[in-house]
Amino acid sequence: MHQPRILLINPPIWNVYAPHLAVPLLAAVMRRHGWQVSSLDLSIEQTDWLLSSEGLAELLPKAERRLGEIPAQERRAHEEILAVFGDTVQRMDAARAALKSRDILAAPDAFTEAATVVRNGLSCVSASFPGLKFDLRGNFSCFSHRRSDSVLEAAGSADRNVYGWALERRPIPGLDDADLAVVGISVSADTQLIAALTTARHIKLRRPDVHVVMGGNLTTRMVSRWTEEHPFFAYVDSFVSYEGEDALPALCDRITGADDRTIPGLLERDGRGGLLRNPAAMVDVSDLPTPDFDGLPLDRYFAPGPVLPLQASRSCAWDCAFCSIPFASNKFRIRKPEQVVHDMATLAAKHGSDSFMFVDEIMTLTSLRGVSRELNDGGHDLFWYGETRFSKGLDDELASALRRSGCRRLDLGLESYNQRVLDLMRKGTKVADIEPSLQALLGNKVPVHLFCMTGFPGETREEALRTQEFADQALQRSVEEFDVPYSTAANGPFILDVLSPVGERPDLFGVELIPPGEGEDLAFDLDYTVAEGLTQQDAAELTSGGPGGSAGAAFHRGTWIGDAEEWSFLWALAESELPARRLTAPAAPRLLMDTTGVVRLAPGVQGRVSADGTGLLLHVPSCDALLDVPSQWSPLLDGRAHGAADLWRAFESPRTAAATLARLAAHGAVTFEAGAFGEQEHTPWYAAQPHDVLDARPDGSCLLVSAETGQRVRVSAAGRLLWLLTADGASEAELADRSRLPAAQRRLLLENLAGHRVIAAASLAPGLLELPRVAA
Ligand code: B12
Ligand code: SF4
Repeated sequence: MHQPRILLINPPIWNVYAPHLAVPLLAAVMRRHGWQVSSLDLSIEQTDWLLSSEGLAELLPKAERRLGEIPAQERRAHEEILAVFGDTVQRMDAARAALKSRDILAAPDAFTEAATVVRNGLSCVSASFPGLKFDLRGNFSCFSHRRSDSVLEAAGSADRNVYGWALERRPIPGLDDADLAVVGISVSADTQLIAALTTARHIKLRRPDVHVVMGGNLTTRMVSRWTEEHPFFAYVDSFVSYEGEDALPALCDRITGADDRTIPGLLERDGRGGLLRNPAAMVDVSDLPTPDFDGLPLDRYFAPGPVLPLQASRSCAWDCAFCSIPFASNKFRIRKPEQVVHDMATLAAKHGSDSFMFVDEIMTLTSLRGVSRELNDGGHDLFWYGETRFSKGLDDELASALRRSGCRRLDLGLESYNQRVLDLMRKGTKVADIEPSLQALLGNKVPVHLFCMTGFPGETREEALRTQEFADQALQRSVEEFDVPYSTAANGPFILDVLSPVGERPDLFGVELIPPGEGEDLAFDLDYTVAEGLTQQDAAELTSGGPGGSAGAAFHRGTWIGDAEEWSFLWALAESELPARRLTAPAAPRLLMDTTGVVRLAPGVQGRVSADGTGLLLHVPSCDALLDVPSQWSPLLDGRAHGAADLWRAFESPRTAAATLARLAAHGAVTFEAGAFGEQEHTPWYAAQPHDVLDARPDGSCLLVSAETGQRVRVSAAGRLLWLLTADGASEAELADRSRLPAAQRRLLLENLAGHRVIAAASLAPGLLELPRVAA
């Protein structure tokens, strides 16, 4: 007789750089139990398809249609993305392939180019659905994962819900197989909830006879507050809280009638509108099989891996006041280091991968010592990273063992560099232990990642800034003092998790909770007010990462793949040069244009006239710039060469036309063949692109951020003045007169600004500057 089959699904969106561990672990357990198992990482399957040339080409008409539906104030951003769409469809498959090849680790420019295409692709997917912000780690849409009714509404929508849309086109394979008895859906994060219910509905409509069970970290937290039958039971037959290794085989045995033992952590309907809830039990982690990744598409993740997840321990014995992990993960247990290393060696041999990540909530010193000892004693050539915390024991001896054992990154929950705040957080860390541990790790060439938190209740602005300064300096020292360029840091605001100690006893922390919005029955984080210290708003402001989305560059916003920890780890492992975050634009040419010259769009540049007909959006892939120019330039869209004098006729102001042409040239958006006209003695300078001023300092210096390429340049007060004076063209004589800067300094600044493509020089034949004006 055929053994029954279980299908295990990890729904989107979960980190797409590497698989999640729950499905492979449960697959190994169910195979040991004699079941046939199919594993489906729907997160990577769907994302990889949505971000393919095929998926995007299917989305394009949908995105086009949306232009007519969206409010006027959002149209501009939508048009920007539509201008980038065509190029993205064409280049996406090559970009994805490049990101998945190991060669890319040694090719920083190729990485930046591929990551840029993928980032634009994410904007294209987002633009195709109302309210969607689709990046590789999260998603927001017109549906809310904080409300059950909204989740259910999303589950039934194939038009407005990206996951429903994708499922309609790429249904789950094998659903009609007669031996399919159970589908298990794993939901770790709220980012997966809408897709999870959409998937459950998709399955139930097709196979009402199959038992659908849901588990995972978010499931555990979510069902903990249900007191009566929940509407999700429409598509899910049962839920499992906490660990699944004992519960799932027991449930499957009951479904097939093989056995009727108690199923730990099970939650079911009682048939009368109430619930039946079994207590959870603790799994013996030393009795678990090696996770089984069979069936997962290990070559499709967005990093040249695979980087396989493993656990050396489970849960956490600490009790940090902001954290709900202890709530949702049973008691702390450790897996024997020799078993852990056996898992690594087995998986390395099976999948040809030498890279691992420990997804433990927190690796203790015992695990770090044990795993590194086993790896060193066994002479393995494997590489790994994991997460831990600062403590006295993280010393030179351990750091040296970690490095020798292949550890190429440690994520550290620093949170704060103030003893008072660490104590408020009940972090259990001594500030005095931080610096020695940091030195030990960096001194042994183990890159670090510092998790910082801003705005824990009671924290002052000075304290928050002190932590930021410490983290900034640590990163600088990592490069300069220790020659370790791979360290990173992240500074997030304090999030009030209702299942954390602060959430459970806000009064002890001087906090008042603001109740969730109407109908938000699934809200696990809440807004709050504090008696003293930084407010929630302050924390958000202090951690908002700056000008990623400067005005007029909607398509530049979003995830930068290089921020993923898998990439930092892989670059450290390969000891490779780190890529730039932006494509470097070609050096700005000096423009020499006369009345006989011809202009045409450069190869690859695509354009789109805005819906109101006033502007032309040009996307320049070589530097990923989006230029908004007057619609008079639209004749260029036919791809042919145009006489400069003909183009000029359309403009009322030759000076503005010259400024725009200088800008187009500075981005490599046009090519032109000049006639016989030579360079003028005093070539005028033009602003090469619009910039936003940020971080203006009292000395007049500031950061100029290009709205077209996102590039940032710090300029002195004098540089800023010159840039302002060149807005729509200024000769050297005018600049000398108006800036009053010494000639040598002025020349140096001009060259410097031009080198950064803030300004560009354009020498135009007097004939072009004096073309007849359009009659009034
Ligand atoms: C490792 C980790 C990561 C890694 C993931 C690497 C990878 N490739 O998987 C990285 C660092 C990339 C990451 C990223 C993020 N993470 Co994270 N992450 C974790 C962590 C610590 C462990 C996950 C894990 O693999 N555990 C090991 C597995 C085996 O445990 P498990 O999933 O719980 O599975 C067991 C049971 O739950 C059960 N089970 C699971 N599925 C099923 C299914 C069935 C049918 C059954 C019966 C049982 C069952 O059985 C399993 C075995 O016992 C969790 C905490 C947690 N415990 O889940 C947070 C956690 C999931 N992450 C969280 C967050 C917030 C994030 C980020 C959004 C952070 C950020 N701001 O960027 C991102 C983005 C996540 C995303 N959507 O893509 C939150 C989610 C909270 C939420 N909002 O819902 C969590 C819960 C931590 C927390 N409390 O804050 N994360
Ligand atoms: S923050 Fe880390 S150490 Fe603290 S309780 Fe959560 S998992 Fe444990």
